[in-house]
Amino acid sequence: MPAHESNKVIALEHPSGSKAEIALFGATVTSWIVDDIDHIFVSKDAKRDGSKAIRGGIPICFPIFGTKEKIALPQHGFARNNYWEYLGIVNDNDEVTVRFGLKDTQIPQEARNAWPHSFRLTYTVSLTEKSLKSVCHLKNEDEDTFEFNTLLHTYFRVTDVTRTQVQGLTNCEYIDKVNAGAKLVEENEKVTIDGEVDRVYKKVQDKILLEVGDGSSIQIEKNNLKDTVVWNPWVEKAQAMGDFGNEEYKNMICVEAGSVADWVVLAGGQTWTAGQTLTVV
Ligand code: TA6
Repeated sequence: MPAHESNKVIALEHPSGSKAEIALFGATVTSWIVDDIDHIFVSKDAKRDGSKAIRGGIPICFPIFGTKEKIALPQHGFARNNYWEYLGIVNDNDEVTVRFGLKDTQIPQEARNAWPHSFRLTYTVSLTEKSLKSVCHLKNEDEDTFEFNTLLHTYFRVTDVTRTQVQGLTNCEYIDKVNAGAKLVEENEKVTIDGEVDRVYKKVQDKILLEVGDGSSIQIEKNNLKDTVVWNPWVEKAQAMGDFGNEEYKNMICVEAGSVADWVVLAGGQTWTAGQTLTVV
Protein backbone atom coordinates (compact mmCIF):
# COMPACT_ATOMS: atom_id res chain seq x y z
CA MET A 1 0.00 0.00 0.00
CA PRO A 2 1.76 3.20 -1.16
CA ALA A 3 2.21 5.68 1.69
CA HIS A 4 -0.01 8.27 0.03
CA GLU A 5 -2.84 5.74 0.15
CA SER A 6 -2.14 4.70 3.72
CA ASN A 7 -4.87 6.94 5.09
CA LYS A 8 -7.08 6.82 1.97
CA VAL A 9 -10.69 7.63 2.66
CA ILE A 10 -13.67 6.91 0.39
CA ALA A 11 -16.24 9.73 0.47
CA LEU A 12 -19.94 9.09 -0.14
CA GLU A 13 -22.55 11.80 -0.77
CA HIS A 14 -26.29 11.28 -1.10
CA PRO A 15 -28.44 13.64 -3.25
CA SER A 16 -30.10 14.79 0.01
CA GLY A 17 -26.75 16.14 1.21
CA SER A 18 -26.03 13.39 3.73
CA LYS A 19 -22.42 12.21 3.64
CA ALA A 20 -20.17 9.45 4.92
CA GLU A 21 -16.48 8.64 4.84
CA ILE A 22 -14.85 5.26 5.14
CA ALA A 23 -11.12 4.74 5.63
CA LEU A 24 -9.56 1.93 3.60
CA PHE A 25 -7.72 1.02 6.80
CA GLY A 26 -10.02 -1.34 8.62
CA ALA A 27 -12.86 -0.31 6.26
CA THR A 28 -13.59 2.01 9.16
CA VAL A 29 -16.51 4.43 8.81
CA THR A 30 -15.03 7.71 10.08
CA SER A 31 -17.89 10.13 9.42
CA TRP A 32 -21.68 10.06 8.93
CA ILE A 33 -23.28 13.45 8.39
CA VAL A 34 -27.03 14.02 8.32
CA ASP A 35 -28.45 17.57 8.25
CA ASP A 36 -24.90 18.89 8.74
CA ILE A 37 -24.36 16.97 12.01
CA ASP A 38 -21.62 14.30 12.16
CA HIS A 39 -22.96 11.48 14.32
CA ILE A 40 -19.71 9.50 14.35
CA PHE A 41 -16.94 10.24 16.87
CA VAL A 42 -13.27 9.95 15.93
CA SER A 43 -10.70 10.99 18.49
CA LYS A 44 -8.60 14.04 17.65
CA ASP A 45 -5.61 11.86 18.70
CA ALA A 46 -6.58 8.86 16.54
CA LYS A 47 -3.72 7.33 14.56
CA ARG A 48 -4.47 7.66 10.84
CA ASP A 49 -1.21 6.19 9.50
CA GLY A 50 -2.15 2.53 9.71
CA SER A 51 -0.04 1.99 12.81
CA LYS A 52 -3.07 0.96 14.88
CA ALA A 53 -6.83 0.75 14.67
CA ILE A 54 -8.52 4.12 14.27
CA ARG A 55 -9.76 5.33 17.68
CA GLY A 56 -13.35 5.99 16.78
CA GLY A 57 -15.67 5.54 13.83
CA ILE A 58 -17.12 2.06 13.26
CA PRO A 59 -14.22 -0.38 13.62
CA ILE A 60 -15.04 -3.97 12.64
CA CYS A 61 -14.13 -6.48 15.33
CA PHE A 62 -13.38 -9.84 13.64
CA PRO A 63 -12.63 -12.77 14.13
CA ILE A 64 -12.54 -12.18 17.89
CA PHE A 65 -14.00 -9.70 20.37
CA GLY A 66 -11.69 -8.77 23.22
CA THR A 67 -8.77 -11.17 23.61
CA LYS A 68 -8.86 -14.98 23.57
CA GLU A 69 -6.51 -17.18 25.55
CA LYS A 70 -5.79 -19.62 22.75
CA ILE A 71 -5.86 -17.16 19.83
CA ALA A 72 -2.77 -14.94 19.63
CA LEU A 73 -4.48 -12.00 17.93
CA PRO A 74 -4.57 -8.38 19.08
CA GLN A 75 -7.67 -7.29 20.99
CA HIS A 76 -10.75 -7.33 18.76
CA GLY A 77 -8.95 -9.24 16.00
CA PHE A 78 -7.29 -8.16 12.75
CA ALA A 79 -10.10 -6.75 10.55
CA ARG A 80 -9.90 -3.21 11.99
CA ASN A 81 -6.12 -2.92 11.68
CA ASN A 82 -5.51 -4.06 8.15
CA TYR A 83 -6.08 -2.47 4.75
CA TRP A 84 -9.18 -3.67 2.93
CA GLU A 85 -9.54 -3.80 -0.83
CA TYR A 86 -11.79 -1.11 -2.31
CA LEU A 87 -14.39 -2.90 -4.46
CA GLY A 88 -16.31 0.06 -5.86
CA ILE A 89 -19.30 2.37 -5.44
CA VAL A 90 -22.87 1.91 -6.71
CA ASN A 91 -25.15 4.96 -6.91
CA ASP A 92 -28.88 4.74 -7.28
CA ASN A 93 -31.41 7.45 -6.47
CA ASP A 94 -32.15 6.29 -2.96
CA GLU A 95 -28.87 4.83 -1.81
CA VAL A 96 -25.12 5.14 -2.32
CA THR A 97 -23.27 1.91 -1.56
CA VAL A 98 -19.54 1.23 -1.28
CA ARG A 99 -17.97 -2.21 -0.95
CA PHE A 100 -14.72 -3.41 0.61
CA GLY A 101 -13.10 -6.85 0.75
CA LEU A 102 -10.71 -8.65 3.07
CA LYS A 103 -9.36 -12.16 2.50
CA ASP A 104 -7.02 -14.32 4.57
CA THR A 105 -4.34 -13.83 1.91
CA GLN A 106 -4.37 -10.06 2.63
CA ILE A 107 -3.51 -10.27 6.34
CA PRO A 108 -0.03 -10.70 7.83
CA GLN A 109 1.26 -14.26 8.21
CA GLU A 110 1.41 -13.81 12.00
CA ALA A 111 -2.34 -13.24 12.09
CA ARG A 112 -2.96 -16.14 9.71
CA ASN A 113 -0.93 -18.37 12.00
CA ALA A 114 -3.01 -17.25 14.98
CA TRP A 115 -6.33 -17.83 13.19
CA PRO A 116 -5.49 -20.30 10.39
CA HIS A 117 -8.68 -20.21 8.32
CA SER A 118 -9.46 -19.32 4.71
CA PHE A 119 -12.16 -16.68 4.58
CA ARG A 120 -13.50 -13.89 2.42
CA LEU A 121 -15.15 -10.87 4.07
CA THR A 122 -17.12 -8.35 2.02
CA TYR A 123 -18.28 -5.22 3.83
CA THR A 124 -20.87 -2.89 2.35
CA VAL A 125 -21.73 0.60 3.62
CA SER A 126 -24.92 2.15 2.26
CA LEU A 127 -25.94 5.78 2.75
CA THR A 128 -29.46 7.14 2.38
CA GLU A 129 -30.94 10.49 3.39
CA LYS A 130 -31.27 9.58 7.06
CA SER A 131 -29.55 6.17 7.46
CA LEU A 132 -26.22 4.37 7.31
CA LYS A 133 -26.28 0.62 6.80
CA SER A 134 -23.23 -1.59 7.41
CA VAL A 135 -23.31 -5.24 6.38
CA CYS A 136 -20.65 -7.93 6.76
CA HIS A 137 -20.81 -10.90 4.37
CA LEU A 138 -18.48 -13.69 5.44
CA LYS A 139 -17.65 -16.83 3.51
CA ASN A 140 -15.83 -19.77 5.11
CA GLU A 141 -13.53 -20.86 2.28
CA ASP A 142 -12.17 -23.77 4.31
CA GLU A 143 -13.57 -27.25 4.14
CA ASP A 144 -13.77 -27.30 7.93
CA THR A 145 -16.01 -25.38 10.30
CA PHE A 146 -14.60 -22.33 12.07
CA GLU A 147 -15.95 -20.10 14.85
CA PHE A 148 -15.68 -16.33 15.25
CA ASN A 149 -17.07 -13.19 16.84
CA THR A 150 -18.08 -10.07 14.93
CA LEU A 151 -18.99 -6.64 16.31
CA LEU A 152 -19.47 -3.18 14.81
CA HIS A 153 -17.71 -1.04 17.43
CA THR A 154 -19.67 2.14 16.74
CA TYR A 155 -18.49 5.38 18.41
CA PHE A 156 -21.34 7.91 18.43
CA ARG A 157 -20.50 11.58 18.77
CA VAL A 158 -22.58 13.35 21.45
CA THR A 159 -22.45 16.82 22.99
CA ASP A 160 -22.65 15.53 26.58
CA VAL A 161 -22.55 11.81 27.35
CA THR A 162 -24.27 12.37 30.72
CA ARG A 163 -27.35 13.44 28.75
CA THR A 164 -27.48 10.35 26.54
CA GLN A 165 -29.83 7.44 27.17
CA VAL A 166 -29.99 3.99 25.59
CA GLN A 167 -33.51 2.58 25.36
CA GLY A 168 -34.33 -1.08 24.67
CA LEU A 169 -31.99 -2.98 26.97
CA THR A 170 -34.46 -3.50 29.81
CA ASN A 171 -34.52 -7.04 31.25
CA CYS A 172 -31.45 -8.05 29.19
CA GLU A 173 -28.80 -10.05 30.97
CA TYR A 174 -25.43 -8.34 30.80
CA ILE A 175 -21.81 -8.96 31.70
CA ASP A 176 -20.47 -5.99 33.65
CA LYS A 177 -16.76 -5.71 32.78
CA VAL A 178 -16.38 -2.79 35.19
CA ASN A 179 -17.71 -4.99 38.00
CA ALA A 180 -15.37 -8.01 37.60
CA GLY A 181 -17.55 -9.57 34.95
CA ALA A 182 -20.62 -9.77 37.17
CA LYS A 183 -23.68 -11.23 35.44
CA LEU A 184 -26.58 -8.85 36.00
CA VAL A 185 -29.98 -7.96 34.52
CA GLU A 186 -30.78 -4.47 33.25
CA GLU A 187 -33.59 -3.07 35.36
CA ASN A 188 -33.66 0.44 33.96
CA GLU A 189 -35.90 1.46 31.08
CA LYS A 190 -33.06 3.68 29.83
CA VAL A 191 -29.32 3.15 30.39
CA THR A 192 -27.46 6.33 31.29
CA ILE A 193 -23.76 7.12 31.63
CA ASP A 194 -22.36 8.77 34.77
CA GLY A 195 -19.12 6.82 35.12
CA GLU A 196 -17.14 4.10 33.33
CA VAL A 197 -19.49 1.68 31.60
CA ASP A 198 -18.38 -1.51 29.84
CA ARG A 199 -21.24 -3.99 29.46
CA VAL A 200 -22.02 -6.86 27.10
CA TYR A 201 -25.81 -7.09 26.87
CA LYS A 202 -26.93 -10.50 25.65
CA LYS A 203 -29.82 -11.46 23.34
CA VAL A 204 -30.88 -7.86 22.74
CA GLN A 205 -33.93 -6.96 20.64
CA ASP A 206 -33.00 -5.88 17.12
CA LYS A 207 -34.16 -2.26 17.39
CA ILE A 208 -32.87 -0.02 20.19
CA LEU A 209 -32.71 3.75 20.50
CA LEU A 210 -29.85 6.06 21.42
CA GLU A 211 -31.23 9.37 22.70
CA VAL A 212 -28.34 11.67 21.94
CA GLY A 213 -29.34 14.23 24.54
CA ASP A 214 -29.92 17.20 22.28
CA GLY A 215 -33.44 16.19 21.28
CA SER A 216 -32.39 13.89 18.43
CA SER A 217 -32.24 10.10 18.53
CA ILE A 218 -30.55 7.39 16.50
CA GLN A 219 -32.27 4.07 15.93
CA ILE A 220 -29.78 1.18 15.95
CA GLU A 221 -31.27 -1.81 14.15
CA LYS A 222 -29.12 -4.92 14.11
CA ASN A 223 -29.59 -7.92 11.81
CA ASN A 224 -28.38 -11.40 12.72
CA LEU A 225 -26.32 -10.04 15.62
CA LYS A 226 -27.35 -11.14 19.11
CA ASP A 227 -25.65 -8.81 21.53
CA THR A 228 -25.04 -5.13 22.21
CA VAL A 229 -22.03 -3.64 24.00
CA VAL A 230 -22.28 -0.26 25.74
CA TRP A 231 -18.98 1.45 26.56
CA ASN A 232 -17.72 4.73 27.87
CA PRO A 233 -14.15 4.83 29.27
CA TRP A 234 -14.82 7.81 31.58
CA VAL A 235 -11.94 9.70 33.19
CA GLU A 236 -9.26 7.17 34.14
CA LYS A 237 -9.49 4.95 31.05
CA ALA A 238 -9.62 8.08 28.86
CA GLN A 239 -6.36 9.25 30.41
CA ALA A 240 -4.83 5.81 29.89
CA MET A 241 -5.44 5.78 26.12
CA GLY A 242 -2.70 7.52 24.14
CA ASP A 243 -4.95 7.95 21.10
CA PHE A 244 -7.85 9.50 22.99
CA GLY A 245 -8.13 12.96 24.54
CA ASN A 246 -8.45 13.11 28.33
CA GLU A 247 -11.76 14.98 28.06
CA GLU A 248 -13.12 13.17 25.00
CA TYR A 249 -15.10 10.66 27.04
CA LYS A 250 -17.64 13.47 27.45
CA ASN A 251 -18.38 13.52 23.73
CA MET A 252 -18.79 9.88 22.81
CA ILE A 253 -20.70 6.74 23.64
CA CYS A 254 -20.12 3.33 22.08
CA VAL A 255 -23.25 1.27 21.38
CA GLU A 256 -21.99 -1.78 19.53
CA ALA A 257 -24.03 -4.43 17.73
CA GLY A 258 -22.29 -7.79 17.63
CA SER A 259 -22.29 -11.51 18.27
CA VAL A 260 -19.69 -11.70 21.03
CA ALA A 261 -21.13 -13.51 24.06
CA ASP A 262 -20.92 -16.80 22.19
CA TRP A 263 -18.97 -17.99 19.18
CA VAL A 264 -20.68 -17.92 15.80
CA VAL A 265 -20.05 -21.30 14.10
CA LEU A 266 -19.79 -21.39 10.31
CA ALA A 267 -19.44 -24.64 8.37
CA GLY A 268 -16.95 -24.98 5.53
CA GLY A 269 -18.12 -23.37 2.29
CA GLN A 270 -21.02 -21.59 4.03
CA THR A 271 -21.71 -17.86 4.19
CA TRP A 272 -22.95 -15.62 7.02
CA THR A 273 -24.43 -12.14 6.74
CA ALA A 274 -25.02 -9.65 9.54
CA GLY A 275 -25.02 -5.92 10.11
CA GLN A 276 -26.71 -2.80 11.40
CA THR A 277 -28.72 0.15 10.16
CA LEU A 278 -28.33 3.49 11.93
CA THR A 279 -31.18 5.93 11.32
CA VAL A 280 -31.56 9.50 12.56
CA VAL A 281 -35.13 9.70 13.90
O1 TA6 B 1 -16.23 -2.50 23.32
C1 TA6 B 1 -15.77 -2.19 24.60
C2 TA6 B 1 -14.32 -2.62 24.70
O2 TA6 B 1 -14.19 -4.01 24.61
C3 TA6 B 1 -13.76 -2.08 26.01
O3 TA6 B 1 -13.48 -3.12 26.92
C4 TA6 B 1 -12.50 -1.33 25.58
O4 TA6 B 1 -11.39 -2.18 25.59
C5 TA6 B 1 -12.90 -0.90 24.17
O5 TA6 B 1 -13.54 -2.05 23.64
C6 TA6 B 1 -11.78 -0.36 23.33
O6 TA6 B 1 -10.92 -1.40 22.97
P1 TA6 B 1 -9.61 -0.99 22.07
O7 TA6 B 1 -8.92 -2.30 21.81
O8 TA6 B 1 -10.12 -0.33 20.84
O9 TA6 B 1 -8.83 -0.02 22.92
